[in-house]
Amino acid sequence: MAETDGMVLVMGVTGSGKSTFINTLKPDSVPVGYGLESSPSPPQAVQLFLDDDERFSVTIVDTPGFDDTYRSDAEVLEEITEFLALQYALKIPLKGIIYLHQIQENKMKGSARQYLEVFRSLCGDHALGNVMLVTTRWDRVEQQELGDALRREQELIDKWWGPMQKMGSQVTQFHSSRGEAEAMILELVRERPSVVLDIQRELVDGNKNLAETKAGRQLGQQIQARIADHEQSLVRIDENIAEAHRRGDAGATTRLQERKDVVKSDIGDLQRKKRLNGDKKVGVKMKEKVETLRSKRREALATGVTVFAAVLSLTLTIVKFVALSG
Ligand SMILES: Nc1nc2c(ncn2[C@@H]2O[C@H](COP(=O)(O)OP(=O)(O)OP(=O)(O)O)[C@@H](O)[C@H]2O)c(=O)[nH]1
Ligand SMILES: [Mg+2]
Repeated sequence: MAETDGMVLVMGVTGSGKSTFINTLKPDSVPVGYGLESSPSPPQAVQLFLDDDERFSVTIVDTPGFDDTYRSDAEVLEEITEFLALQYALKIPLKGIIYLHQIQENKMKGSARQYLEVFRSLCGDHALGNVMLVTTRWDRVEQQELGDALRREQELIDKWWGPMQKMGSQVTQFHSSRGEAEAMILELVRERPSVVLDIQRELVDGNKNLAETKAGRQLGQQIQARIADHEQSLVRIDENIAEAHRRGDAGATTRLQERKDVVKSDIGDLQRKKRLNGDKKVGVKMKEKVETLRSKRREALATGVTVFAAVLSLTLTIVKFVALSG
């Protein structure tokens, strides 16, 4: 069976609609966030069987998103790379990545831009043919907002997705139907050879620390640039405090001092965000976890997918979906 199992990862910032997308494959299989906060539920996986004899399957995996309320971006990147390192170590073929972006968002927020850049470093250009760039929430777009949404889509393509599209990524819309989700998955399974991402080679074959990988360095640099901006602000605030002091303006001095405390605390937050667990080798850790699990369980674990779900404590939902015939 393992030979014919494949995997598709669903990625995107928090709120982009990852859980909703997976949910359409099996109604109510994944908790979906409702408020402004990220959903605290762990990511889950759905294994779709594609033939009557249950010989061919593809497992769709939900991943944690950047800009999460509960975890820093560095922690989220660590978690995503655990998924990728494990899938590669278990030799489950990676068929593709479905990358979601919600179209109702007015501007490409900093976090979404940052995530997209890290995402590209994580994949490597050679893997972009296995990437589907998907805008979500089209079903929520009212008729009178359609023009604006289409303009936002075009801007997204012109500014961000175009270069990836040129390298083979497919751009499409998701209107929240099960048929669309299945068609995207089938397209990846049938039409694409499986792929190994740059970060998988770095972590598993190269035994690198996450901080040493291209994506890890990219994230570190992005956060460092934001810290540098904040430090510039501190210098300006200090100049203004000195000036206010000279004028004997106690009110302004207090206000500026309060502002300085906020900026300092933001720098602290960013430094925490940047901290990648330096000495942890994700590839090595995942290989060890697989060994521990295998030695603990007396009964053999059926497939790579079952081991994948067990190591990451994912809830695996099995869905029978017959798509291959003849
Ligand atoms: N109608 C509609 N609502 C959507 C769609 N995608 C997301 N939503 C809504 O947007 C909110 C967030 O969606 P989720 O699917 O939880 O987003 P997520 O990417 O899993 O977010 P995290 O788990 O926090 O990373 C929920 O309230 C969804 O109902 C969509 O395609 N159509
Ligand atoms: Mg989710």
